[in-house]
Amino acid sequence: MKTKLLLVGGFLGAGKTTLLWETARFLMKQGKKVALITNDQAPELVDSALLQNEGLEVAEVSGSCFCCNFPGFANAIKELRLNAAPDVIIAEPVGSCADLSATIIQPLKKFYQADLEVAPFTVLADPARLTPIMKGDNGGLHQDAAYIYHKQLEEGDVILLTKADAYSKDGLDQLLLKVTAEFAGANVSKVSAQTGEGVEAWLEDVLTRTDAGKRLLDINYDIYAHGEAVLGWLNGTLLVKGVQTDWDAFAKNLLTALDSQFKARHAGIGHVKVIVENGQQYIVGNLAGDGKLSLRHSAGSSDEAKVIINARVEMAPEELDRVVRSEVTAQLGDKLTENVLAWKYLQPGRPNPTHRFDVVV
Ligand SMILES: Nc1nc2c(ncn2[C@@H]2O[C@H](COP(=O)(O)OP(=O)(O)OP(=O)(O)O)[C@@H](O)[C@H]2O)c(=O)[nH]1
Ligand SMILES: [Mg+2]
Repeated sequence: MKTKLLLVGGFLGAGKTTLLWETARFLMKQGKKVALITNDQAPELVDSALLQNEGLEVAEVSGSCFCCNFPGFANAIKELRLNAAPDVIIAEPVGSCADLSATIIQPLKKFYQADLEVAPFTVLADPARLTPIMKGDNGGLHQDAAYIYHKQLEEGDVILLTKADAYSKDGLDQLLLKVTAEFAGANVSKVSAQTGEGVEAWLEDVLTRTDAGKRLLDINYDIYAHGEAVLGWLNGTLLVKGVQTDWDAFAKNLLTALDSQFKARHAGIGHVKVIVENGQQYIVGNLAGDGKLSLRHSAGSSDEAKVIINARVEMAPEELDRVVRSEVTAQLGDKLTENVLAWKYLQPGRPNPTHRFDVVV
């Protein structure tokens, strides 16, 4: 039996993981088996921890993006098919990745047609970032990172404006018209993972169509590489101990303090995520590009918790490391102790895809 493969891209913080979780829930309610694949330049992912906490089958491709490690991605698909026999696999590429039609969708169609049915490529866009970008501004990003944002939209078979619950209907409808006119050929609509608006209609569309990857980008890899390289990347995991610590306050204070530090340095925020896991309970916190802080769930209070931090911010990775370390130390104070389980900071390297097709399969 063929597995449906649904690739959902879009810039850092666009709402990919949240929508994928809602999608998985929706499909599982219909009796479908669903598995997910997450992706990052380094291991220790908030997204994987979050989805696993929700009881989903998750494979992770880390250390490289899907396009630069196509065998790793193909292997993750193979393992999931063997172990979980899913009807649908949903994959989330790294939010700073582009050119996925040429480097992922076409090779999948060519080499895995016996196993997979690839759905139209969906690209998500958060109206808060998209609105200034549509006006020719950089949406708080370096111009080369904004170039990636634009290229991502250019290759979507489907473009979804996310977080519809958070914006006015009129404003969104105007934005939708603009995006539809500029990215002709893409189906553009709006969704909210929070309220479920638009999710069923989008799924109905992408799970029944098979015209995946209709467009190939004309993309300048020098600008693309620089747009990724301006983002410092940090993934860290800590075991934090302290008597009856309020973990929700810990997560909130850490993200608030980080936001002030990044603002003071005029460093554009890609996305900063923190998950604090305390046994069966967890809190997840996100710092968006516009500095908006969101906290979901609760980790309650206890003597020990695992803390995973993923930060993508426009600053040198060494400086990002210094800032995050010093704010973690400040939050620990003299009442908490830490044990560093993993800590990695890096500047993404030049994208060097395993495959790059110059014709649509
Ligand atoms: N109001 C609202 N917020 C949302 C919605 N979907 C996602 N968010 C918020 O947007 C932020 C980013 O969401 P994620 O799903 O982590 O975004 P992502 O695209 O997976 O981010 P990266 O993996 O870092 O690229 C979080 O604070 C979410 O709570 C939505 O439908 N409505
Ligand atoms: Mg994500």
